[in-house]
Amino acid sequence: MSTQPSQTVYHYLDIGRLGRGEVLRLFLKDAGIEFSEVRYPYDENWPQISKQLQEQGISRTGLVPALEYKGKILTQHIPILRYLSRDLGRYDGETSWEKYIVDAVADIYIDWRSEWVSNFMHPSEKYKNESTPKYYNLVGKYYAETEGPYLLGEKVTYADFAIYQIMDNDRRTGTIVEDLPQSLVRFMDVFEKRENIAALIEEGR
Ligand SMILES: N[C@@H](CCC(=O)N[C@@H](CS)C(=O)NCC(=O)O)C(=O)O
Repeated sequence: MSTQPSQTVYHYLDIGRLGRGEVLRLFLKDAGIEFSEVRYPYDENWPQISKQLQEQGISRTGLVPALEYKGKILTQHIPILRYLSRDLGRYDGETSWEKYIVDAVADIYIDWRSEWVSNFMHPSEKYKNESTPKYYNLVGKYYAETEGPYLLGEKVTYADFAIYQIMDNDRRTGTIVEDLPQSLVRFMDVFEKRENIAALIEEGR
């Protein structure tokens, strides 16, 4: 699959708004980066397609999302967001401390996401009764450390996209907690109204 160096191509599974890829898709839209999408059915043919993606150099691991961007191929969705943030000079903290907070919350999100993935078909009692209360409480405290609405306050960062998307996915799988921390209610309300992504979020409901 060869593309022009300047073309941005997003590769992901055809699973709607679920999963890690949507974090990146939302980020690309918000950043105003134009891209085309290649979606792969997640069915019995996927193992073969995954192998082809490895052979073609699109995904070293055979997993997605993968992004063709400015002549490079990027995988691992959180490092992709970090790379894009640095490239754009936006979406990250400014001081070392701010960058650390953003990275730390993104790291908590990675753990949360892998638990969500293991639970999305049939959420376990442990995920519903122990994991989600733990993550919402923990992340809610980080968000409560500023006036909000975003993790660092007024300025959106790449971690906000990950946190929004895991909350959205928990909502879709019926695993979001009932008593959301106020800091996260405020965050979600404002995030969903962001200019470049509000329509996209609305049409996915
Ligand atoms: N560490 C990778 C994990 C990627 C990953 O596991 N992607 C899933 C979809 S969300 C996938 O490709 N699943 C297909 C499979 O397991 O074969 C990342 O953060 O992007």
